[in-house]
Amino acid sequence: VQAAFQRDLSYLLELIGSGKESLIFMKKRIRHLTAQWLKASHKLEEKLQGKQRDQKQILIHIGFLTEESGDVFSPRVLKGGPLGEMVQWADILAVLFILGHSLKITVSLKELQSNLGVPPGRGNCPLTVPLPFDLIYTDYHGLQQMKQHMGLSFKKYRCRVRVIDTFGTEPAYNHEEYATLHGYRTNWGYWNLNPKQFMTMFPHTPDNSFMGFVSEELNQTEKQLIKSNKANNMAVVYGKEASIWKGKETFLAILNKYMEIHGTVYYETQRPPEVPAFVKNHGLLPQHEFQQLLRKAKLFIGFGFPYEGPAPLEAIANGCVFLQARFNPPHSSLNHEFFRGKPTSREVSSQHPYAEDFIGRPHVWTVDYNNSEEFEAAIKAIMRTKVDPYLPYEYTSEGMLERIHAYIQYQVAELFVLHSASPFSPQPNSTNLAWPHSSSSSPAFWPPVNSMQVWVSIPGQACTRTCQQHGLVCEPEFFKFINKKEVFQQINIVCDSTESEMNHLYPAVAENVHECYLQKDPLLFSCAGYNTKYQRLCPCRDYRRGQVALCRDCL
Ligand code: U2F
Repeated sequence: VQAAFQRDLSYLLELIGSGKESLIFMKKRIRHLTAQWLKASHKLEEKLQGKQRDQKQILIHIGFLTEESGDVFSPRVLKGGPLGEMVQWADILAVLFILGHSLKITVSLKELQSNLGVPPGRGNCPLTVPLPFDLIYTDYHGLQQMKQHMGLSFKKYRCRVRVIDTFGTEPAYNHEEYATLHGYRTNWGYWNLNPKQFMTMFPHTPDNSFMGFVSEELNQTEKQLIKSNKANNMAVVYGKEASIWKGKETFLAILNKYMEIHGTVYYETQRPPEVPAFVKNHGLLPQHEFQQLLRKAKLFIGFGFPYEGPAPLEAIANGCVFLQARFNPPHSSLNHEFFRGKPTSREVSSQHPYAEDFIGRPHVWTVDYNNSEEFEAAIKAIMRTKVDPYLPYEYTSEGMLERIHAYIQYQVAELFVLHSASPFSPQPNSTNLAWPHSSSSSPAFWPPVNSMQVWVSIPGQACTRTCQQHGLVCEPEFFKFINKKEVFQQINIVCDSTESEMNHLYPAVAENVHECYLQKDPLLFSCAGYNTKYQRLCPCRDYRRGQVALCRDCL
């Protein structure tokens, strides 16, 4: 069946149901963004020029909202608890619906069971009970629930699952045997999925797929209006929970010398003691009122937590400058409680690395807060700078629709198809070790191979970084093409020996001893990871401006 764009969102709102504060928040958000979604859907439809799209049967099971997983989020929606996940799920629902797929949405174990069509306790017979869904979007909680319920058939159908996973899952943690053997211990890993099945909130882990969310968009008139109404000395503090403000008195005192400070901290009856009296606290605001506040403010300032949330993007989209702390040393699962047990070794260099790396100045200032002179100088400089509202394309509604459309149409077939076939024979280029635009790409591969360039990392560098340094992005789908003995030769690397082993850093070379290593298990191909012993072979690809998930010829 062909998918047709669906634009009557009232049907989606009905599907979502009600009862929980979290669902009410999500529905409000969808309702508020309806016009923006519809406009974007028309633009994408035009762009696709009637291209065939298959309609998928999709189950969306939001595991963290089920009572069975504790549902700690819903009761905190109106009390300053995390909203980032709900923002993202609301947008995912909108996208899948608008793209014209057929959706079932579940937020309880009972609904999940009845939709999977496998009776509890006797669900071990995949041949007699075919799964009625082409795709299942869930999270780690939901994954666990599905496995328990489906028994043996889970393994058979797991390639249809997509896991919404904010902070990312690196291949070394995903590979059950490898993780166990090498101490990649976590609360969440070990699923042996294709790492592209994990979908993140920001494009920070190219081994996974970047799902994202959207921010409210402005038209030209609104942008002009915002610029003329900005209060140059108004700052909003990032953090709706009082604990975030704890111990920040020094910064607040410095900031207070120059600007009027506003907060949106939840409180019950009295001002929370963490929030100084000179701060104008509005209490937790409904999302659209929070946006209105950002429109007036000049500065949005982060004190280190929450990590990687939506709010800084919203602030920048509303014409604020975002000032945040650099983390030195970076925070990670090795040294910070929040990340402990998460299936990633990623090193988070600031509160919001996407804002730091993908947006940067003049919109984003990342400074050392331990140096109060640097901090103060930044505030003064920010007050003198003029910035326009800015929203990267990948966080617009059109950008998100386009990206998810591409995943659904092209990514599906590739999952778990780990070929050894070579679609082309790379020509060495001794000056930069790159093969720009190899002509013999095969349309059967997605992303198309003509977007590949191969680079060798310096010792101790991850492929994520190597590709980034060349203005490219690491593409794990391409490892299979370069995991070959001949490739070392072609790029003039001398190998006295070549071994094939299970190691998430391979293919790589220990240059000084001329030892070359190939990857034995394709499930371990990983853009992340480094060791000073190795120079890694890195498959990079180009990307569209403002849409890093897609290569130039990817649509
Ligand atoms: C992140 O979760 P948070 O919910 O703490 O992320 P925020 O960036 O604060 O923003 C979530 C939304 O809250 C809204 C705002 C954002 O879209 O418009 N909001 C609001 O409605 N009213 C207000 O007064 C202030 C903000 C992250 F997203 C999660 O994945 C992480 O688990 C969490 C912890 O790091 O941080």
